Amino acid sequence: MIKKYSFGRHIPSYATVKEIAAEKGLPGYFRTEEAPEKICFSFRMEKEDAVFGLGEQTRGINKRGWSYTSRNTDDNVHTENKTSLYGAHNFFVVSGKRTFGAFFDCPGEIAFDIGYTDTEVLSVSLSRGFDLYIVDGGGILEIVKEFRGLIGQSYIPPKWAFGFGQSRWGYTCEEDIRQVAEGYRREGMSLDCIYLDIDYMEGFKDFTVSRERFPEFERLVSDMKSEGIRLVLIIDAAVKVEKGYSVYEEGIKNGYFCKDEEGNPYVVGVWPGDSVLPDVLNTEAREWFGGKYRTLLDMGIEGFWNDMNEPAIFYSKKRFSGFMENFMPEFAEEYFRTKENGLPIETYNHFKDRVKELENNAEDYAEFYHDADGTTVSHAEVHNLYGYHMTKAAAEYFRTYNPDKRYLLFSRSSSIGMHRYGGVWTGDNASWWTHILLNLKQLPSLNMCGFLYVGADLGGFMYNVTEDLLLRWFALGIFVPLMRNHSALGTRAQECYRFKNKETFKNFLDIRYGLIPYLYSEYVRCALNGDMLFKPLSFVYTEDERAKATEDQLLFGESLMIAPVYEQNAIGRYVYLPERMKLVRMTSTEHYTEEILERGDWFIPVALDEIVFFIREGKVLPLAGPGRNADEIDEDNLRWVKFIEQDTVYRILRDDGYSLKDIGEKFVAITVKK
Ligand code: MIG
Repeated sequence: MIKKYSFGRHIPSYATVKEIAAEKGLPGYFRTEEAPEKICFSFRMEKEDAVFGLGEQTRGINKRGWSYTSRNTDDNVHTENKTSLYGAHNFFVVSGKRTFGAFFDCPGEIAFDIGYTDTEVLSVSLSRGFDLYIVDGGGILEIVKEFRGLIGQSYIPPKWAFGFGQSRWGYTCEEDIRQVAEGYRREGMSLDCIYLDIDYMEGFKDFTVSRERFPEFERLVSDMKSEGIRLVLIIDAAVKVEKGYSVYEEGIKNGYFCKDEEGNPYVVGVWPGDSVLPDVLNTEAREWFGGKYRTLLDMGIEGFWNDMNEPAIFYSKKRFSGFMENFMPEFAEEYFRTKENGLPIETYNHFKDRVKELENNAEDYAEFYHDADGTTVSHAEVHNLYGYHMTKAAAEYFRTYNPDKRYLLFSRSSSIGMHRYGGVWTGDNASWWTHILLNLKQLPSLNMCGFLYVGADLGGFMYNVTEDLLLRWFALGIFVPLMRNHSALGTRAQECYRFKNKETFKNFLDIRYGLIPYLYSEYVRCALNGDMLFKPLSFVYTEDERAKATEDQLLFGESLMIAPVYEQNAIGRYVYLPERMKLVRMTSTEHYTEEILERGDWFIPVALDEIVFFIREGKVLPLAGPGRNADEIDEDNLRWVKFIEQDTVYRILRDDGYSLKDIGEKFVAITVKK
């Protein structure tokens, strides 16, 4: 059951799809304290209570013991001291003596203190202008399902989006792209798409292609497609200020950009230099911005990733000018005055702090405004909706462009509601072993909040990768819907064909493609039913204390449990089996061994060239024969890995992989003999 409580009006956030009448009075479970500005809800946690959810966040699956902030942030150092990343996913479930869910439908900032200040107290504080939904009844999975019904069906990408994609910041010309395709082809490694980062554009201008570096872009797109590879393009939130650039000119003419207090377009510095931000909270402006994707769709592009849409601001023009005009002369003067005797460290530190303050400054966010369909609202109040609405702009346009086709679309910044329009990638992680585990932990939390099409930059975005890190990360990534290898400019190149163990990468990719029928079927089933694709063990083995504390294994779909290795030089790892399962050890789709293991703790050796997973009792796994890409895998001769004592039915999705129509009716029941 869901109950809604309203605390003042807010700009429509489009998080939910069901109209529920607001209750009178205050919500149960919480103690509510109302100050004139802030409202604080607190809940006394029992010793055994765990708190799950909050989507894309730092730390554990159980969020207890830290504080988290919903404030979408462009921060490329994802360490444990942080309290927010790129998303605002304001849903959690308290599980223990009393089990209930809470969703704060609020477009602005929220502070979640989950046993940080007081280990026994969970508190949520936020400003007026939000709805609180309390979800009760049943266990965690029922609560999540009920909540997912409230927020609507998750995005379903085209089938090819379950293939593998190679990306890198720094592919700058046609030759770079052809080389990547050639590298994968040469080694017989499957590949569905190559991602183009900001370097394909002309001067970082959205919806342009550099004709100097991509003279025959349309031909490149079609050549690649004939090799079975699609190009996926990045789009940044900020639009370059430039006379004659049609996107800028049209937006200015129609007043489609966010404005300052005086009503002038608010200018920020991002990749293109001076830029303006499309007012995606305004329906007309949003439709206009979405329509701009057409230029690229007309060139044959079928997939996009939306970046810098927190929105990220390197500096606002105003703050930068203030810095240059006020502080710079002061610093310069101080410098020359003290030069002889040595510059005081305070001066340097002051200078450094001032420079740092330019980036993503909270005061800047409060200085520009949206025209939310007639209501002028400060950006700060609706900050967390920006990435969502930028992505909605694109998704809505795709439906107009071709109503019967699914496009690949995912975003860096998001809030709940966006899960209906696209997926997310988890942003600028690092080539750190701890980030394999962070990747794993974020999966179920994101699923709870409706985000099923998710993935992390495999190998890590920041810093230098090593071959073993990439292999171990792939051994998790092959199970994850968005499987993409991506890395930052200036870091060690990490395309699979560059490494020594080419054969292993090829085999891992073959296994991924072998898994696609299962991954795709499970994915769509979860999207249609409001289920989670990745579940923590404790959501299923509810009475098992050990399961509750297991944070490095996940259930994947109805049949599998995964337990990747996430430490360097490990020869394997301990795995907790909450029940009897069958261990499957694969080096390729043809070469694998099976072993039934009883419930309990096992040390499982896992070599660098092995994929290990577990099949639950009574379950089966279909495996397709490899293919160059997702369209070409052999699904007619499925191999079945099974742990059954009697014939079992598996429902597999057999659709065209592109259209939206009646997808729920495209499941075929296959009887698997024991
Ligand atoms: O300021 O486009 O998260 O994936 O490669 C960095 C360059 C901007 C951040 C994205 C990353 C992308 C990078 N972008």
